This record gives sequence, structure tokens and C-alpha cells, in this order.
Amino acid sequence: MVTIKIDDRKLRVPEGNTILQAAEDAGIPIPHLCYLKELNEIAACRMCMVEVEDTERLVPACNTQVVDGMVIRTNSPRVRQARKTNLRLILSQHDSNCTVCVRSGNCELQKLSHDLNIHYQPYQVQPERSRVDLDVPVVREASKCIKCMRCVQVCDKIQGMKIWDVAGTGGRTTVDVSYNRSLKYTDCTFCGQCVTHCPTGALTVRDDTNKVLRALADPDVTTVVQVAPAVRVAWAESFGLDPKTGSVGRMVAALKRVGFDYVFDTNFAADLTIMEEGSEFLERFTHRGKYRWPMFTSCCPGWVRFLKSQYPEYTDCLSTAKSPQQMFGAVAKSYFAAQKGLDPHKVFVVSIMPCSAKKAESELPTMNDACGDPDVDVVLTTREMDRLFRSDCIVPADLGEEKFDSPLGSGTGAAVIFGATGGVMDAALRSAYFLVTGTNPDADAFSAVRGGKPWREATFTIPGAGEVRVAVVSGLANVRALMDAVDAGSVDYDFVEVMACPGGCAGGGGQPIHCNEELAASRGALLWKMDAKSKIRYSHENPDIQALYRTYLKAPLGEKSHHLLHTDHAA
Ligand code: HC0
Ligand code: SF4
Repeated sequence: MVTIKIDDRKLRVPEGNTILQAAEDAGIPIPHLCYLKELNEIAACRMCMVEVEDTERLVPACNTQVVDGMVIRTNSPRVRQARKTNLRLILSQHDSNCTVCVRSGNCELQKLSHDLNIHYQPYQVQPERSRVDLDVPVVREASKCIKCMRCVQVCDKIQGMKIWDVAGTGGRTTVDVSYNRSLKYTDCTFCGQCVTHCPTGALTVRDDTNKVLRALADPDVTTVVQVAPAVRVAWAESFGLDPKTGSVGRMVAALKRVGFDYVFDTNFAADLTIMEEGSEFLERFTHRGKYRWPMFTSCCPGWVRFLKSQYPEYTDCLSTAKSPQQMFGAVAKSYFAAQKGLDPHKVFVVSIMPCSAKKAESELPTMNDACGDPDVDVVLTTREMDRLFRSDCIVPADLGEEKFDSPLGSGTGAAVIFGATGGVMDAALRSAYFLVTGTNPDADAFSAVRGGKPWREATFTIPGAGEVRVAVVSGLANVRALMDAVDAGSVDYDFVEVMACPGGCAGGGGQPIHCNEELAASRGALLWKMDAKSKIRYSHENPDIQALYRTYLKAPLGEKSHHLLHTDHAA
């Protein structure tokens, strides 16, 4: 431990800590822009400058270590002036057209300019010109980039991908797609983690709300919306509502106010996925010699893109089951349309997802099995849904609670946990156990796959089938480590759940953005709570799923299921 003084407060702090860490631990705020704890401590923005007495030096707090006897001023005249000058220099290369920026009101640069009382800008140079590509879900506007390098670090260290890199030199130094490529020609998984870690509007997810508004205004079109599991525990954050007020029922009510004809639940399709994927696992498990191992879940499109580009020789190991989002679209434009006597070409399916990669998934040429049109017409992120509510002047807190519509609006506890890491595996094992034994396991029998380390493993015994070795992993850098271990033969699994985003979809790239806060675990905990409180906790007990099989699909892995609910990932 060393003894230091910050703003006249004497502190004992661990040796090796940075000044910023010491100040934060003591509740002394120091502004910063580029800093991400343990990820980006490179002092690029120079906002955290502080003065060290007796040295006559200003130093960046985020990467200067404390020294015994150090006396630090966080708000001296020199510090104030340096921060203002540095911020003005950043602003001189930034498109500050805040009124038409999607991050207005939630921009770290805007907030800091406001907090530092910057109301005029003496240095004005042209911001870098933007080349905006709307073919892909992740959009970069160069004119808003402040070269903080957060996206570079998150993509490299958390997602193991190196899609972003530093480009140019001197005053023209910037961040761009590595090797001067266009994003669509890279292996980007479109997970959107760079977007949720960007402090400004330089990285965003393509806004598709106008496509939805056009469909809502067309009297010939029946609009159907599905809401993903993880959306329900995050959508209300941007309205400042606690989870109780920002409930599922209020979200449904708000979607009805927007004008959707049917408000359905992706949880229904998650239960359906379990029926198909659980059956597929048992088919593979009982005919081991016919298949390459392990079997991987296929519901995360970020992961599927990752596998196909980084480890293409394992593509056969992906479950052929489509993701719940895509199963939902296929069922809505076949079973549901037929039930209601609707022309499937006039049914418009919208997904609300916590995810940017889901936009790319819905646009795959293979995802059009119900009637030849895309099974899902438009994917909106949680943030886009919130913007729809705002632009329609909907105040969710003032609404009563409403229920999802029937018959694609029911979901079990096993479905809602899809949005948290480990949830797909837990749900699949509950039903696989039932399919083999004819009896339900304890709903918490597989809790070893929940939470905790980002890569975890467990072995369970299913009577009549034997030992099943499973693993759960999230965050693509961890996924790469697991794949390398699988490839080297140092681990041996039967079934692996993979989610691209750390913590699973709860921490997805389409979720509300909070500066310097990682909320995947707390949102995930809410999903696990919803499961624990559910009346039905097994996908195979969802009565609407049972009716779907009885009246339409007949059996998991049957002919209709094969056509509507499965895909060839190599196509
Ligand atoms: Fe997910 Fe899903 S759990 S990937 O994160 O499997 O996006 O929430 O909708 O499709 O259900 C995302 C979330 C989903 C799908 C489901 C799966
Ligand atoms: Fe999308 Fe979820 Fe995969 Fe992230 S983990 S890319 S949010 S599906």
C-alpha cells in the first residue's frame, strides 16, 4: 500500500493502482472518454489529466500509477484549462450536429462538453468525410469518430476479431476497418459490441424503423411482431423505469399502441427450437458414428458467422435447427397465416431483438422457407423499438399491462432463459431428459451451466442415454480458445452452447447503451428469475407448441419441420 493525497484527502491505496482507480475507489470523479477498465487504458483522449504537485506535470490519471507521497489535484486551474483545450481539439474533428445524431442524449462526448461548460469552439477544421454503407447492420460514420480506440480494443480483446484498426498517420490518424476494407468484405460477425462500447455516434446499428412504419401504414398488410427473450429485461432502461414498472406487459401494450396487428413472443419459437434441437441432439447422440462432434447450438448468428469464417471445417457440427427468430417467421407465414386465412405474402413479420447480427441473419437467402419471401421482413433492435415508442409519444409508465396475442405468444421458463448465457443448454437438457426417459428432470437439475465463468463445462447423466458432456461459452475471444482446444483434442464435448456476446443476448449489441457499465449479468439474472417464477418450465409442456405439432408439424424432425425449421448452414 502507498499513501497519497487527492484534493487534500489522504488515502491509502494499493501499490500499482492508477490514479484514476484510486480516485474512483475513493468516490472522487475524474472525467474520461476513451477509458475502458482493463481494456483501454491508453490515455488517448487526455480528458483525465490531473496535476501532480512538485513535479509541475499534468499526467493522465488512467495510466499513471500512484507513487508513495504523491499529491494530486483533480481540479486545479491548469487541469481545467488542459481538459477544455483537449476537448476542443477533439471537437474540432468531430461532426457535432447533435440534433440529428442517434446518440444525442446518450453520448459521452456531448455530456462531457456540457459538463465542462464548452459553449464555443475556437478551432474548426473539417471533420473526416463519411462513407456510410447501409448494406450491413453495423454502420460507421467517420465524421463522428474521436479516435478513442475502444472499438479496436473490444473487437480485438473481447471478441478476438481485429476488424477495426488504426489508419493514417499524424493529424490524419483515424480508426477504420482493418486493411482498408469495406465492412461487408470482412469476417465481422455484426455482434455490435463495438457499437455498445462507442462513446459517440460513430458506430451505430442501421436504423430500419421506417420500413416498419411503412408496413404499419399499409391497410393491405397484416403486421406481426415478435419480441426476443432478452429485450424484455432491458427495453425499459432507456425510459428510466425499474424492472417492475418496465414490465413485459407494458412493453406489449406499447407495441399495440404502435399499431401492430399481432404482438407475439419469440419465447414461443424458443420452445419450438428446443423440440427440434433437443430431438436432433438425441438423434446424433444415439447414432454417434454418423456425425462429427461436438454438436453446436446455432441460434446466435454472430457465432454462426464466426464459425463459418474462422473454423469452416466445423460447419457440419452446427445444429441444423434455425434460430427461434427464424423459426418464428417461418411459422408465422405458414401455420399462423393459414389459420387466419391470410395471404402469407401480405403478412409482414417484424422482430425486436437485442442483437445487430439478427438483421443479417434475416437477410440470408436461405431464410425464406414459408412462402418464398423472407420469413422475417425487418429486424429492429431494442434501441429501435424504444425509439418507435418515443416517436409515437408513448409513455410506457402510463400504460396498463397487456398480454401477448395467441397462438404464437406463449413461452415457458425454459424459453425465456435463452437470453442469458447457459439458458439454451439448460432448456435443451430439460427436454432431452424428458424425451429419453418420459419423465421430467428437476427444472434446476442442470444449473451448473448457468452464470459464472465465461467458458464452463459440466457432465450430466441422462438415464437410458448415458453421460452427456456439455460446455457453455460466450464472448468470441473465449469461443476461439474453446474452438482451438476442441481442434487440438484437449477437450471433448457432446453439446456446446455458444453465444457471441459476453453474457449472451442480454448483453447484445442492440441493447440500450450505458457508459462504462456491463449489464449482461444483471439482465440475465432477471431472466433466470422469470424462469423460476414460470408456471411451466419445460418447452415440451407448452400447450401451444403441443397443438402446433398435433395439428400441423406432426413430429419434431418430421417433413414439415425439416422444410420450415431447419437449414443447411453450408448453403
Ligand atoms: Fe437471442 Fe434467441 S436468445 S439468439 O440472444 O436462441 O437476439 O434474446 O431472440 O433467435 O429465443 C437474440 C435473445 C433471441 C433467437 C431466442 C435464441
Ligand atoms: Fe446476437 Fe445474442 Fe449472438 Fe449477441 S449473443 S450476436 S445478441 S444472438
